[in-house]
Amino acid sequence: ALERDLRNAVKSETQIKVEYQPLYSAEEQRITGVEALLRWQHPERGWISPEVFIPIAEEAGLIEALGERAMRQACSESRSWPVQTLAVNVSAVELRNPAYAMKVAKLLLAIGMDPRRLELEITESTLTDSAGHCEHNIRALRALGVTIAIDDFGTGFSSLGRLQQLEVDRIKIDRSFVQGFGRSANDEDIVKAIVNLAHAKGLRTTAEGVETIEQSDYLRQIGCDDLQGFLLSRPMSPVGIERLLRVSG
Ligand code: G
Ligand code: G
Ligand code: MN
Ligand code: NA
Repeated sequence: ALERDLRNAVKSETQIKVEYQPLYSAEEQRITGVEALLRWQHPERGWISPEVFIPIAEEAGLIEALGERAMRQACSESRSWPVQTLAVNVSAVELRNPAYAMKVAKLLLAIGMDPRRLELEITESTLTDSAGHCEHNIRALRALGVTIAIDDFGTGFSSLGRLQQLEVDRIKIDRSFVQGFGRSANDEDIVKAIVNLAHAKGLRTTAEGVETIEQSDYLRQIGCDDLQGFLLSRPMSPVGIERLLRVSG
């Protein structure tokens, strides 16, 4: 039933929206980018999390339509915002389509958006699954100037050593590590090691799920580049983010 409702929601103009969560430079606390996050307001059940509906969309063959819609809406809505990057989450299913990079290129051209402004977030498991055309798409997208971030880094199966081989631009450190600070001494060391390894490879780092000043202080101290989390800002509507960018820009 949820699948049928999702099918209708993808066609509807009002049920699916995009919210934006800003990323801040750790050094200056300046907004460097925003991450687009899908939201589904179900007519009877209310708000449904993407953690629920993205897997349904993937299984029901709806993810390409949903992903394209999210990207189109986010790229157009954020066009005039004074940020360096717009980050969009991409499903492994989308990346397996051999035409994915071409689809993105066409969309950027149609909207008139500089590809260097777009960052695609892909999960670590997408990269470790060597199936299909993921690698080809990533190479083609990077050749256009689109940057690639590994989302939720540390939760997948790749070792730190694998960081050396990945052809990406940014590592987003999973929030479970940040939230372990002060509770398990290991997590501070793990995050420090990830930041150092990433920097040695010329990759930027973002810490996710920053909720306390202590976490933010430690992350700045070890040289993590960008911070994202409820301490700094929750995901917001386009109107909310425009207001925030006006007061902080
Ligand atoms: O915003 P929230 O914490 O509810 O997001 C839950 C999960 O849904 C996150 O892992 C996020 O990456 C994913 N997600 C949000 N928007 C999109 C999207 O447009 N496409 C894909 N594939 N995943 C998304
Ligand atoms: O998997 P991905 O990183 O794309 O998930 C992003 C989601 O993480 C967003 O939907 C957002 O709601 C959630 N998120 C962002 N900041 C925080 C935070 O500080 N704490 C927690 N618990 N969740 C967060
Ligand atoms: Mn993400
Ligand atoms: Na993440």
